[in-house]
Amino acid sequence: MADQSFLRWPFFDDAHREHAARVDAWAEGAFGLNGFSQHEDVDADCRRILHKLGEAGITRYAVPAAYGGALESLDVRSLCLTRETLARRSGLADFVFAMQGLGSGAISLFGNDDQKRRYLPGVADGSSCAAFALTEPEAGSDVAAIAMTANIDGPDYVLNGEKTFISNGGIADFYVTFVRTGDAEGARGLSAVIVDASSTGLTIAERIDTIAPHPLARLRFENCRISRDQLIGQSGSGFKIAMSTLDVFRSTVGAAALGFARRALEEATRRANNRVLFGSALSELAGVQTQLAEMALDIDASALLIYRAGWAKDNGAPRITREAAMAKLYSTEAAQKAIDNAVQIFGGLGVTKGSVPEALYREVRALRIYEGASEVQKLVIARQHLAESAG
Ligand code: COS
Repeated sequence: MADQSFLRWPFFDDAHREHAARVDAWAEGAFGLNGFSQHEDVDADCRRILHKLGEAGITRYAVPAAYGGALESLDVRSLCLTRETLARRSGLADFVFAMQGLGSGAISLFGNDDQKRRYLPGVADGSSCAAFALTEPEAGSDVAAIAMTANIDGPDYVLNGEKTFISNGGIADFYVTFVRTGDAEGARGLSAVIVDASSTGLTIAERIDTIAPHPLARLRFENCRISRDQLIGQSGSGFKIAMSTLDVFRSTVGAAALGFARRALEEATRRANNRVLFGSALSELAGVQTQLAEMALDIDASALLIYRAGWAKDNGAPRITREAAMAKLYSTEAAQKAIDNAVQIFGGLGVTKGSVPEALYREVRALRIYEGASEVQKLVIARQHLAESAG
């Protein structure tokens, strides 16, 4: 059992504590200690997990109550608690839940009533699979460089371009897609549109295989025609929609890393207590104690940053760009270090295919890259700091 004392922190209310316990009990029943096993068919496994998360009511936390969700509005602390709890048991379950939130987040935050009615209930009950299509072959960290176009033709937009590294690519039912709509340069010319997976002209150009496999693809849009009703918010507001959505979900990436780190510490502690070396338990060696201490400290520091960001957003902070960037940056870097320590404590077993430390080692790596690489988070924090100190 992972340390649960953080749930007594003042960032949470009783509903959060009950939610965390419910998700934990569900995840224990669904995965036990075997949720990091190899996946023969990730698409099928993701669909199966999505169905189960829907049945359990967990995906309801990814959308607001008026459209089938659990709480009145997106609650960052609940999103983070869900991700950290699922990530401790199964990287794929965390991924599936996360994508329901990120993929539909722009609709929850900026969509009109009709769009919310059409897309969100399916996300909430797990019958519809969501995706967030922002990255392009030439635009990942630099969002303002997006080149994919959406040109008006009568009542439609005609889309042309490519998106890459799109999670749920190939299994999603719809893609919230960021496109260039206007003549305005850079960030001001972008818009967000919803593209149904069945749209003519949208194809999966390539599936991408990564070290911790999940559905990931390059999408091609060739004269793909969608109704202008699919525009989210105002034309030209796509950059701000993307950034505001990421402000909500970046802390949750930190939370997933935190879940992986907690599991690494549990595994490493068990191993250190049970493994005898030079006549005594590994846990009695000063070097190992230092490693465990660093892991425990980093876990608490990550949790403080994550739930500070969530608490601030849920309590009405107008913008938590700095807090969310700090939470993601610190927690993902710290989790990588903690998992590396766990691998070291396990020795050869830690790099053996199929062991939990080995799976965690692969799972955590992408978190330092997606939704803004660590280097971008530093840029974001520094810019906010400089702007605030100038004002
Ligand atoms: N919330 C609301 N508005 C925001 C914002 C946020 N978090 N961040 C920026 N904006 C606004 C700015 O205030 C500015 O508005 P005005 O034009 O009205 O002044 C506008 O958006 C442009 O901002 P900025 O000049 O900072 O844009 P840049 O192109 O320089 O942004 C960064 C650079 C690095 C911050 C941005 O591109 C980024 O976050 N990149 C990472 C993206 C990412 O996570 N990619 C992974 C893909 S998703 S898996």
